[in-house]
Amino acid sequence: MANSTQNEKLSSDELLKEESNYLRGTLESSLKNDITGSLPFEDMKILKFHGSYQQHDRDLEKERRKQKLEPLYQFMIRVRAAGGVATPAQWLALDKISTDFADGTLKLTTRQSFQFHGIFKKNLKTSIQAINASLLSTIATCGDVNRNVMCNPNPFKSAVAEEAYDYAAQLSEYFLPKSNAYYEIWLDKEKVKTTQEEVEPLYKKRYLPRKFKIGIAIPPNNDIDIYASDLGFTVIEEDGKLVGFNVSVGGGMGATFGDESTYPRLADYIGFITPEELIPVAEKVIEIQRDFGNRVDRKHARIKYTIAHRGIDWFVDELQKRLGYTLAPNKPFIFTTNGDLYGWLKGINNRWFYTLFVENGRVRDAENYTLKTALREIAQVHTGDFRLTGNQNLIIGNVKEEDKAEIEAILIKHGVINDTSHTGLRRNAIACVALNTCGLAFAEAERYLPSLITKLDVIIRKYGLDEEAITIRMTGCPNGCGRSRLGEIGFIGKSPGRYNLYLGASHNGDRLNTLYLEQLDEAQILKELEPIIKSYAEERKEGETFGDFVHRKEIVQ
Ligand code: SRM
Ligand code: SF4
Repeated sequence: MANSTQNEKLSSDELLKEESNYLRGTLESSLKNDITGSLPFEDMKILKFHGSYQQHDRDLEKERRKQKLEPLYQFMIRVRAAGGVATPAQWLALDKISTDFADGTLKLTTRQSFQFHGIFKKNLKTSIQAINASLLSTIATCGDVNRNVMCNPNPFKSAVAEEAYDYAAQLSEYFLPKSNAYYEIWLDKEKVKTTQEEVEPLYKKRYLPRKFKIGIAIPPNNDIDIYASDLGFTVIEEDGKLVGFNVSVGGGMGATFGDESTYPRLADYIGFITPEELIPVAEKVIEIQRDFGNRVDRKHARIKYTIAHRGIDWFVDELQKRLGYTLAPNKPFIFTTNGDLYGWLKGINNRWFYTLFVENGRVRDAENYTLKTALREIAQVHTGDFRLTGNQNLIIGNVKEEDKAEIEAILIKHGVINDTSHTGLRRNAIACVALNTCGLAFAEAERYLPSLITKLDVIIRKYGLDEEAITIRMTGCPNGCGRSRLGEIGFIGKSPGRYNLYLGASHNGDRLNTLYLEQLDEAQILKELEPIIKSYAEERKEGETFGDFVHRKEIVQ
């Protein structure tokens, strides 16, 4: 697979971006068309750069077809919050938007963003305006640009974490598209005429070949799964000070079933940089991907393929050439886990942080578990902040000692305080959205994994592994939004009710899992996993993780 050359035909998306007049397309007028709930194809694509996807309710697909109705078109909106931080006022605004315009829920994503689902076209602009009024934005949360920058979500765990969060916010801001289109279309700002160089000095007319993701990890916690990022910065700390970052490039999770030229890839570490070099290095990496990424075939357009095809040595040479200096060697660091630490934790600023388990990141009210109401009540009294984790959980952050009891009482009153009877398996689960909104899902994920875990828990408890932190991840297709290939147990939906089972990722996210069996239904999943879980309980070495065990026992190679 070659990268794009001038002689090859550019993908249709490239022409579409180029002709969009810096992300305007005909969005403004097609939003006003009330004959259909959908947008024209071109605008649907451009809309992504503004932070929204056109979807339809897949549960109603057949019924509406029978009734000769168009699909129930609706929109997903993704909200950017660098490092996943929101104030209580912002939480309240998002809560209200979800009630007034969306399906009543909020989704906390695997990249520390918020998502709304089920917004009708007529409410799209009002919703985006309301998000902006809360001083959050949706710009560039999707599309071929740099996305929300991830960062370990607990900045007061140590002084370096606070600094790392500031860098994440700077990167997030610096790489925003510069086009005025977003402000004109959604916020009714004045239309400005500018030259190309003024409009997008970095991205130019065609933006990037594909999405681009940056993350900052703070060892020993790899909760942002840095090996899955296009560009990663691993904090290097010496004597309690942030002295710089090891840079990693070329991570990505997506693949297409039946196409072996597509695959998940873990990022490579390429050298150490000081904090002053952070933005220049990130910019040069993005420029290289802009100039060399495949613009002919979108399936091979991520930086992981640019690097895989040209070689990591070529990439480092090109980067050093553009920087005008040589990167220093990587510095030592250790990741121990990619999971979250639940419950109360005291920060160095003497404030408290409560990491709350939010199953698959879905904030909603259910019988005896009124999570949405609980968080609204907390936001009404809370003086700190809310922090999303890369594992779809939520940290109620910066709580004063004197407010701790009140927050805890609200969590208890609504039945959402962390359930200590949850197994380590459930506490370490991730599922992507999948059905009913994701147009790419072959099978359920978020709506199914909790009940599968209830059945797996019977086996886990039978062999005394209740507390064992085993990462389990499910996605409804191989795109990997729930980073299923980084689960010690991973499931990827193949067709309704059937999953490929993968085993053996490392517990700290630096090794992918391996395909074990294909197309399993629930009964087969339980039957196949029980003997492996039993032997893990009986034969594991002291401290051996599930992922390492299945490798030692050669259950997977
Ligand atoms: Fe994702 C596409 C949801 C994190 C790889 N992702 C989608 C879409 C927009 C489906 C679509 O294109 O029509 C999904 C919307 C579903 C819905 O109804 O909401 C979707 N992705 C998600 C979220 C919400 C999953 C979740 O349950 O939390 C995550 C939102 C993150 C955010 O806030 O920005 C999400 N997606 C990821 C991750 C995880 C990560 O980045 O750490 C990955 C794997 C890493 C990577 O990018 O390689 C990921 N999403 C993809 C891909 C495959 C991209 C590829 O180049 O291989 C697609 C499909 C595509 O882009 O064509 C995709
Ligand atoms: Fe949709 Fe597939 Fe992503 Fe799940 S992994 S949200 S099914 S694109």
